[in-house]
Amino acid sequence: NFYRSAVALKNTQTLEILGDRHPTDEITNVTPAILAKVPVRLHTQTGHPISTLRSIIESYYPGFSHISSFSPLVTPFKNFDELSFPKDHPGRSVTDSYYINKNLMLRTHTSAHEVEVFSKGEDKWLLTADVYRRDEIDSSHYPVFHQMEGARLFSADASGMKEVEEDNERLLRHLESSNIIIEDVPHISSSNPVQPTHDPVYSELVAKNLKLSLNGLLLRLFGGSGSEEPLRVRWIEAYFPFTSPSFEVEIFFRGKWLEILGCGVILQSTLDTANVQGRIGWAFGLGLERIAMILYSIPDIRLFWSTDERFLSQFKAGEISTFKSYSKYPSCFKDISYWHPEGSTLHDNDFCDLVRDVVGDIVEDVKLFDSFVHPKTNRSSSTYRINYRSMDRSLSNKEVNELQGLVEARLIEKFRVEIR
Ligand code: FA5
Ligand code: MG
Repeated sequence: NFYRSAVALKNTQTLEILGDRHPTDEITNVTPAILAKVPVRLHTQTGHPISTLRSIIESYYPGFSHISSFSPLVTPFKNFDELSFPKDHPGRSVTDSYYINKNLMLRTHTSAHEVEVFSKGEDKWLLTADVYRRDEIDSSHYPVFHQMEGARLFSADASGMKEVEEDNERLLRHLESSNIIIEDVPHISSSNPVQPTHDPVYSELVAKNLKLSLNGLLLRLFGGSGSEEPLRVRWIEAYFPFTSPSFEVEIFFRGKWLEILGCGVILQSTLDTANVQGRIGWAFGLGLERIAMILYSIPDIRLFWSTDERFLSQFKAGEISTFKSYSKYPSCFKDISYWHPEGSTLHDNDFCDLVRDVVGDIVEDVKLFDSFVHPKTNRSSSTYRINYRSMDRSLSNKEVNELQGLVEARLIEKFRVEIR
């Protein structure tokens, strides 16, 4: 029974994932709810919005290889070290990432495969995959989502730069005549520097190519909506351990700026590790759900996992259509307050993961409502408000109370908290 599946996978000796058995250890923190998503691979399901979005992006980049076959199980070395993440980077911690054991984790981003792909000699490629992160619970965050990594390398010499300049001319002409407003930042600045081994002129040209090609992609994706409103794109300086200069892109949607991708000029040491010489290039990582939510007007990220015909039947392969929400069922709020165990504090992500594991997709969001430290005993207390709402049926109060009871029981069993 799903609700009763053991969350304490730590106590299991081995886990079977995609047909192989893996030992667990004291840092194991994957849950059954997460492992159940691993074989699904939405980006390969013809007709699913994630898969259609993937093919539209692939068609915008002719001549690029398409990759989607790599296992989501990677070593922390591959996910982090190979990409120059510092040893103390927060992403490495068990509160942020899912570990099978010390030496094996679920990839947190598609960049984890950069070195592997460049090593094969690929210099124009797109890689689509499911990625996993421990995170908060709300309508735009889900612990499993999909990214598309894109990269392009040029010869780091006059002939390579001529190729970049010609491509930049072509892209500029295309963008000039379009209904798009772009807020830009400098390609290079003191806070977003050129790499010491790069010729600044080359780095600028490559960064410009990256921006122009992504602006063109966004125009292809969002420009044809037939509305009079121009598309608003905002470029922001960013930081990633494996690119410099680095950028993030936001687009304006329903009154809000939404971050949809990160990108930059590839760190030369990444290419060195892949044994690639005499090349310079860019890479980006797109959040496919975020883009699809805007394109299809899908209001809640959980819907991508729905197997309800009222969801799936609305989409056709290769076509962007506007999702019509079937009626919203009522939500049911339940609060839960507890004292943290003495001497330790439960992380928000531990709480959210536990809720997701016990109740599945019936949780719409979780908010930390209140927290305080008792002045005399020094113990800390947290109150969370859980919003229960199914996307395809009405929940009875009895059912929600039972679920809430299971959450409490699991909290006590797993973290030794004291319910208030
Ligand atoms: C990265 O993951 C980098 N690997 C991107 C990159 C690639 C940079 C290549 C440079 C070169 P970031 O953590 O910002 O960056 O995630 C990229 C995108 O994934 C975000 O912009 C967002 O659109 C999406 N995303 C991130 N977290 C979530 C989440 N919990 N749910 C849904 N989408 C998410
Ligand atoms: Mg980001």
